[in-house]
Amino acid sequence: MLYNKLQDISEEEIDSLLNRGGELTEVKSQVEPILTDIRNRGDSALNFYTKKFDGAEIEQFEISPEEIENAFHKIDEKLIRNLKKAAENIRKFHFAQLPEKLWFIEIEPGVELGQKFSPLENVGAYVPGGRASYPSTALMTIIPAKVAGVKNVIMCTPPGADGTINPLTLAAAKIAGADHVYRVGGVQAIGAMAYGTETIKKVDKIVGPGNVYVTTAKMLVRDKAEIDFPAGPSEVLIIADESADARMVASDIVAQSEHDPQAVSVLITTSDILAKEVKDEVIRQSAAAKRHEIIDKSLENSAILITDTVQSCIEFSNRFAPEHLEIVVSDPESVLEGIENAGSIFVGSYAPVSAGDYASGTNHVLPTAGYAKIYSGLNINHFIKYLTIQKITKKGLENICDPIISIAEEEGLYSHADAVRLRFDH
Ligand code: HSO
Ligand code: ZN
Repeated sequence: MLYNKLQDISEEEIDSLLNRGGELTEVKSQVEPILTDIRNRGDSALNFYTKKFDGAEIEQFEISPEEIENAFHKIDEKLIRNLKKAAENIRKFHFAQLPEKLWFIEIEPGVELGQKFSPLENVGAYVPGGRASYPSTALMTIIPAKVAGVKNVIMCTPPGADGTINPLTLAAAKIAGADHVYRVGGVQAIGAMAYGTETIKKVDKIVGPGNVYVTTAKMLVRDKAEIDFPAGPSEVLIIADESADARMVASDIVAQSEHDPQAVSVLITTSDILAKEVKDEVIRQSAAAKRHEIIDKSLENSAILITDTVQSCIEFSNRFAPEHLEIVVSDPESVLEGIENAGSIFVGSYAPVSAGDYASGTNHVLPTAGYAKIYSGLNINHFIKYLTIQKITKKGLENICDPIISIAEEEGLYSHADAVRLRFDH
């Protein structure tokens, strides 16, 4: 773990912290042929790659309602209650994001302009399996789509070698309101959702996280299906001052690190004492952690940086554009005001990233690798589109006829100008 004053770290070290997620182009040549094969051969290609990558022989890709129902019987009742509680908070927060269904303003007399929104019709949610089998991701991807009013929300998730899916993921899909669930993962799932196969209907948009192969596949199918954004190995950046509790800060670094050997955690602080305490705590907590092997690898990508001012913490954070940002300082509001790039922000000692990962209600599908500079985390807007409307009276058109006619004629589009003129000729 890098441990130093920000001003003393080398250009290379800065570069490796800021330029994350460079592997996407490296796997493109492996991903492309699989997509082409899915496009050409549909279900039989799906069978082939599911056997090859997941080791599973699948007779029926769609998981039946009975199988989903049975999943509930395999799960502890308390766990179901907790899943429902998390779902309720996610639903509430995303419901609050819904814009006004229809609105108008009068731009000038007789010219009324407005917008209405309408949901996408078909959305595919990708929920990773394997090491990162996250029922919580089923909630985070499906619930916002359903709240937005998407009619057909399908979920794809990879099967184990015996063809089964984690029952909790199935229960989460049902609680979230998925319309169809398929046991298919990886590049093949992305291809199936983007192009459609005999059993999987083509969708308009694919959302959800995945490994580099899945993310690369999402980037490559964009001519056929819109996607949310690239979401790679998870990250946290913590801005803290001497008021922060070192044990709590360290616990969030360790939690972040257990995701993936490539996960990245950064503490940037104005306090030498906190920096030292967090470093010692991270060592202590990671040694005792169940996934310490993953954590140890991930900590190699991580850093504790010391600065002289909170302002330089803010500037570094904006350059880093973290997926998750924790603000643990005595005056969080002033830091919050300076933050421009971050996927999801957690304010105060009692807002760990874990809260947003599972149950507070915010979404955990967030842009990583600096993409928070240009993308927002998953939200209602990913599932709707806006239609503009204009209602213009004769008087209203008269009010804007000069700019229309003169600009149209200047562009050489005389018929555009005539279409307006004609309405006043009689
Ligand atoms: N931190 C991950 C989401 C997650 N954490 C799922 C636990 N389960 C990316 O935001
Ligand atoms: Zn997490």
